[in-house]
Amino acid sequence: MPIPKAKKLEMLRSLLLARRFEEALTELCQIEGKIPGMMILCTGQEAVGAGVCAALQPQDAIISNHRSHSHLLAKGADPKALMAEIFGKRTGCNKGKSGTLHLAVPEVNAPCTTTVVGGGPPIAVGRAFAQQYRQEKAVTVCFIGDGATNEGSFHEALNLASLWALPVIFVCENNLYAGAQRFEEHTRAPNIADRAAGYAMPGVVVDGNDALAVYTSASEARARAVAGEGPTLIEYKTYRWRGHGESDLQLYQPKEEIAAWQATCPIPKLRAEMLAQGLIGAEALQAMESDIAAIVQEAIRFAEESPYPEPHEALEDVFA
Ligand SMILES: Cc1ncc(C[n+]2csc(CCOP(=O)(O)OP(=O)(O)O)c2C)c(N)n1
Repeated sequence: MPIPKAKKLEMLRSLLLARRFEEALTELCQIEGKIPGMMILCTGQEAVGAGVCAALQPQDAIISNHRSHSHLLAKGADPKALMAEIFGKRTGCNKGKSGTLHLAVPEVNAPCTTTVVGGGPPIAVGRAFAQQYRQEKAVTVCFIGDGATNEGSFHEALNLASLWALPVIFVCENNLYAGAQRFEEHTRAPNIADRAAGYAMPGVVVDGNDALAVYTSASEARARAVAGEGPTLIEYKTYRWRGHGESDLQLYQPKEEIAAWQATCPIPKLRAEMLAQGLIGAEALQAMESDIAAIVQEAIRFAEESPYPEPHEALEDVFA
């Protein structure tokens, strides 16, 4: 099925927003004391979040992981509330209690970001069970890295999802590294998607730097899931340009390898295709880029001017 122009524009916008948002974070992190805690970015991998979320409906849920910015932005999270949260401010989407690593944006059906590697799949299965039980026409997407697929929880979750034909899409962003460990050092199978066969569900390998291919594959998986045909495991081959976190010197990533993957950047690929097909003009593209730069600038201003929470607020919104 041809991809509607509106969807292509949505993906281009998501890609540009995630990239600009994280470029700003890269700069901000280098200023002592500006942002507390660890900073984990998905620069280079944005086509996965952009393409998958463009294939979803508002009622669909996403469960994200430590590399969450592009997922949340593409699902519609407010950049101001996200930026303020990353700064640890009270106006953040989690009142400054999450920081960058545990972002939750329930209003766009992104109820949980877990940094427990492999923690997402069982949560996604629970969410999908609820969707099935309530007979909702909705799916849950679980974003995980390649390293997470070696956790026992991943395998238990795939088994149960398959057994109960749950509406889950397991999205593995294979960015070639889990921390400083290269893919071949932690997994013998050439493709993560091959593991789907063990759970009698489709396993698909897709170019994760091609937003349109990401969109198409996620749309197919969603259609299966809402038709009651159960889960799909999609492996998106991609690459993280930056270190595991911003303090990582990337000594284990060959410079030529980084350069080769940067040459397959998802943004110029989609941009060139849309320009060539006349789906966007040079002026409209320029306007989109300026608009996004202004949105990110405004998000930073908002975050910087917002107050930190008071110490007593640490005891609010807790269950015990
Ligand atoms: C259960 C658990 N073990 C170890 C860690 C430390 N840790 C955080 S991220 C990470 C690497 C995860 O790699 P992968 O799943 O491939 O995701 P990526 O970072 O590449 O996006 C590790 C080992 C953790 N957070 N949770």
